[in-house]
Amino acid sequence: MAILPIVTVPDRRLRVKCDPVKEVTDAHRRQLDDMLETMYDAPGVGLAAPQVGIMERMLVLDPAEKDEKPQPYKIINPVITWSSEELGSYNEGCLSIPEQYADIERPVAVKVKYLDETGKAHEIDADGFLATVIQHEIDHLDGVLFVDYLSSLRRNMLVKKAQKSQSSSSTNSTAAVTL
Ligand code: GNR
Ligand code: NI
Repeated sequence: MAILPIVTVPDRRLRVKCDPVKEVTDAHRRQLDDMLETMYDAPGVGLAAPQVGIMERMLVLDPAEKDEKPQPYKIINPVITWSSEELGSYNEGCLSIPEQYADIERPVAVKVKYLDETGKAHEIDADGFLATVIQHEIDHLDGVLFVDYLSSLRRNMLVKKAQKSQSSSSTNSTAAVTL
């Protein structure tokens, strides 16, 4: 298992439509394990393959609260087969847009079909926080980020602030070693 570097804005890999996984192999199973380890380390509640530079349709997530037992999901080739008409709003963040948050409206419930790491097909009924996170992750597989649902003015502001927060955190750590 390994912790992988997370790709952040404005990296163009976050804007690519990822390819479906043709056949689930040991390499995919290792990548999904590394993605889960990277997600828990970050920490985050979800992580999509392009966020670690893997341009295939895979994601991991774990919607469990801190005091609950872990509920890791490994999801390959997800397809939303139904979305509720009802919308709800959550304050979303993204590991690829560090330290920026915005309320985003999405369908409150979705059905998603996918393959697990053994290649077996499943369909889940997601609502609440799980529904939000799974839609956020599937968007990543299509090169879509949560800021795309905002006005271009707010989107550009959040992306700029995310880039600033990254350069200041690396400057700070460089400063700390140079001092
Ligand atoms: O860790 C994450 N939290 C989160 C909160 C609200 C809505 C979506 C998310 S996903 C995010 C991790 C991430 O960037 N996944 O792509
Ligand atoms: Ni994200």
